[in-house]
Amino acid sequence: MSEDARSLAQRAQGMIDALATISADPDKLTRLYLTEQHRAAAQLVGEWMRRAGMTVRMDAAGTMHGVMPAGRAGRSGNRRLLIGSHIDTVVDAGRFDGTFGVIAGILAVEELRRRNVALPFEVEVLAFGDEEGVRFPKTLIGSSTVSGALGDAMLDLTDANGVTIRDALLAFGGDPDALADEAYAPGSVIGYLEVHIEQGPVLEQAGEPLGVVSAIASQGRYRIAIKGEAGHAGTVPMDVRHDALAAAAQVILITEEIALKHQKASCVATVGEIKVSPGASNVIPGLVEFSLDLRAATDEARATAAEAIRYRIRNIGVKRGVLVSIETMHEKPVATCAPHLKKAIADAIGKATGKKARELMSGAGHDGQAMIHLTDIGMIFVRCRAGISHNPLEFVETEDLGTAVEALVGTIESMADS
Ligand code: HGY
Ligand code: MN
Ligand code: MN
Ligand code: MN
Repeated sequence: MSEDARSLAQRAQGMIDALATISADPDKLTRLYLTEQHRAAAQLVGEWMRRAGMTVRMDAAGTMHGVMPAGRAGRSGNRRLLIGSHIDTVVDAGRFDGTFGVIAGILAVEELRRRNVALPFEVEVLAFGDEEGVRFPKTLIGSSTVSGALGDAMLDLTDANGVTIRDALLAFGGDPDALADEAYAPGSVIGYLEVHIEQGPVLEQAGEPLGVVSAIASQGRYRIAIKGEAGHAGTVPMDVRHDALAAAAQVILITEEIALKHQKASCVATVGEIKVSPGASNVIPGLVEFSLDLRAATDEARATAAEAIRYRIRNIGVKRGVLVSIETMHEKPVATCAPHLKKAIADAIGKATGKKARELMSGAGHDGQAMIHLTDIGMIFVRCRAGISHNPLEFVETEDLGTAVEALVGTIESMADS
């Protein structure tokens, strides 16, 4: 590994560790959108961007932007290359998911300056405040704002404490009425690159530090509510109950059964959140609300699995005499990475690692799913230990961090020549 890559690796590790100290909880890493922790992390990222010589601003959605101006005239005029990822986390998160993509962008700008590379386009690094969609039942808010894909009627969505996105934005210093103005014009951007940990085992099993992403899986998030009849746990005979939680348990097992059936299309189904009411040990649950995260390698496979689940849920509702509703909270089709960006990334990975770059699909969602509404997207994956992510055991070798930044720098330089 070159001295440059080693120093990049150490710097990246230090920045990852510094961000990891900013959490709502002293014992685990949790940093949600529009919280004090989001603000502190955005400010720290803003300082790094300034240190890299970028002009810095926070937009109406709470995204931190750092801009390095073009170094020379060129065909791209005053268009810009966007590089980004997210600085929010899931609950009890790992420290690399999202943050490394922002840090890699900042270090790549520093490295390009250090090497006096004059680019014919601006480079803008974006630190999105909401990719995970943990606090509110909406995801990709930052990248959807920049790409003009936000849609409406999301400002009244509320978090677990009943705070709306609108009020949270105002309290944070954002501007809910200015979100639409933040959208970039499609012609003003030459592409979006994101460096992200793989969050899967493929690269590690192949013994490769980096990979080029082919596409981001088709993804849907649903909210299922089952309304039964609360009753006395001691007096209502089993055969006349309308137990909402027993019905929910059957539904959850059916989502697992259907996803297994569509496993060949990499179909996965996850129920990560559930709320039982009234929530007492001696009361038959009357209402259960839970999340369903459903993904597949193709839109068709996800739609088929979703239809099969809906059909089976309706039957359970009739059989058990409970009311079932399914609300679609978020759906994103497969986001395909642009061939010319895949090639630039693959060439840069080849130079940085001396190996032919492996192409792989992303089962995890990323900001590129929103940015594809604006421009071509490309992603560099970095291997992570046993593919573990959304878990404090998430781990990336420091050396791989430096190699990933090297590959990002190489990708940007090759885009300057194209
Ligand atoms: O859910 C995802 O795949 C991403 O981590 N938000
Ligand atoms: Mn992520
Ligand atoms: Mn994540
Ligand atoms: Mn992402």
